[in-house]
Amino acid sequence: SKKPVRVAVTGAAGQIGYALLFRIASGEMLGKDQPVILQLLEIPDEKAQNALKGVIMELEDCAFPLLAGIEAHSDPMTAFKDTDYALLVGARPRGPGMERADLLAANAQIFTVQGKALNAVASRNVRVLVVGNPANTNAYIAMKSAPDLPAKNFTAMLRLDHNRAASQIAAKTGKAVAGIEKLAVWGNHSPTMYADYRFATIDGQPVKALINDEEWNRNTFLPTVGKRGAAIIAARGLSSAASAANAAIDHMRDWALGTQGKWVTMGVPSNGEYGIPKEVMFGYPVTCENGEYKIVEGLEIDEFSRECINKTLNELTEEQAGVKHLL
Ligand code: NAX
Repeated sequence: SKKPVRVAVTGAAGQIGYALLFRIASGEMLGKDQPVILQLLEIPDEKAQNALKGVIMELEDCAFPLLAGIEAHSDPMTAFKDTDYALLVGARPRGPGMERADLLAANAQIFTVQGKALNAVASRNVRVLVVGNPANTNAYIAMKSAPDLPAKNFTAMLRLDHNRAASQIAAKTGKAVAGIEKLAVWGNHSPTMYADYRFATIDGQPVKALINDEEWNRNTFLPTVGKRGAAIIAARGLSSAASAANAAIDHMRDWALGTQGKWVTMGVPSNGEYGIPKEVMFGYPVTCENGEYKIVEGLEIDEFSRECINKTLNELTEEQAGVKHLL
């Protein structure tokens, strides 16, 4: 049988953590033949550490055959030791009266510390997914704080936006979501992201021709996907958790086990693809094979798409410029 791999999860006692850990431990992320050791990080606060203890008791009580070990940590320097996969979920939420700049600064502090810790103690091949918001900028900060690790191993989660877009398209066309291929979401995980079905097919038929309604694309589809997070908060009184955890599982599973040629969306550091400046953590269509992602290249970018891409890029460049002095 396979040797266990180490999976670090931060914010492990939070709501996404609660929807995520049991699925990782059951083998849904890395495969039903891959044992895992969970290295769970929470803030030192007594309430958070107690909640983490409770989550660990429940994990134990599942008696998952693939769960080879569970550790509780309050320090990233021990939590990330030798870790092969790191899911950075914990972040500082925006509090009452907090300005955007304060939020960026608070998170810059967290992700600088965590990036440095990964740099110091993680597996040299660690694969990092940042879920905590602002996800792209937090991933950028972690990457910049870990100069000894491959920059390409730092990624941000846009998979929830991708899955949301897919489900809207399935509903509009009356077809099953499983039939969708070649969907892309460009840019920032924020309402500025650009969900793009120009290349998509569903059961082999072009989605654009099936829908054939540019007005719907611009005035219904894009705002619905962009504001879905807010709609869930309004309905549930809490932000998306199970769907966010599911997207994190999808992202890591596809990265580790491959997509068999299928496109998925990942936020990854640009190498200049599609005119995005180098190192910007940007949502791109990718395929995955042998544990590596590859950006889908050579797609035509029409005028409307260029406008959308520039808008989300500008937001990201501003966010990243806003934290440069902190790195
Ligand atoms: P919760 O507030 O339920 O849980 C967050 C947990 O992280 C808390 O238990 C907290 O103690 C812990 N934490 C905070 N700072 C930490 C640190 N420095 N080290 C370790 N743990 C720390 O939030 P939850 O609903 O789980 O959401 C987590 C993050 O995901 C938020 O930043 C949220 O905005 C973000 N999201 C990102 C999404 C995406 O698509 N990229 C979608 C869902 C979600 O909104």
